[in-house]
Amino acid sequence: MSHQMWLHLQSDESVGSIGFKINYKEIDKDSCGDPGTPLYGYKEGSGFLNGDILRFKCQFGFELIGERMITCQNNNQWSANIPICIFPCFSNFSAPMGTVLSPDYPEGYGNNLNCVWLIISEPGSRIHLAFNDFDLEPPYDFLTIKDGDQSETTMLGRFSGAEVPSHLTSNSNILQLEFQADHSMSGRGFNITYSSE
Ligand SMILES: [Ca+2]
Repeated sequence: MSHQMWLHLQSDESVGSIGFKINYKEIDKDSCGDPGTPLYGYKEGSGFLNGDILRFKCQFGFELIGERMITCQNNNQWSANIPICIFPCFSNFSAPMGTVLSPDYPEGYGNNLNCVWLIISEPGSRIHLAFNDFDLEPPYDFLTIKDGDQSETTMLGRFSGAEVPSHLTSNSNILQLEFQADHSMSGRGFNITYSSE
């Protein structure tokens, strides 16, 4: 371990490729360096030296995935990567009216989502959906709306893009909203209000 590091790139006489990109930063001796802070979370502790411990928490409503606590080891490596904070997107709604928002609406919902929201109203009643705003990356991110419970489901629609869908009313007292987003690009998301009648 020294204050110098050499990177030597050698190439032969034919065929190139994309190459590489490396980030570097200077860290103190016997330090693991600042590992950063999870998006939608925060860290407790400010020491990055051998033996120092950092703890992580997520903002209200978010779930922490990974290690809650990491230690700067003697080899100047953190004992684990920092955790990530994700918006839990599985909920059941039973109130007679309410709002369903895509994660982090309207800032963009992010990637790799598979959310399911279930709206259940009184038996014999129907559920009305009003789309106040809608913007999903077409065709890779989409919202599927299904009528009925799992034993008997009818698809009412599948929506993507930036066109705001028109109002929808269920035939049963259960509506299922399934939202899928792929690994890249995000729209603004959606804002839907529901009411039962
Ligand atoms: Ca996407």
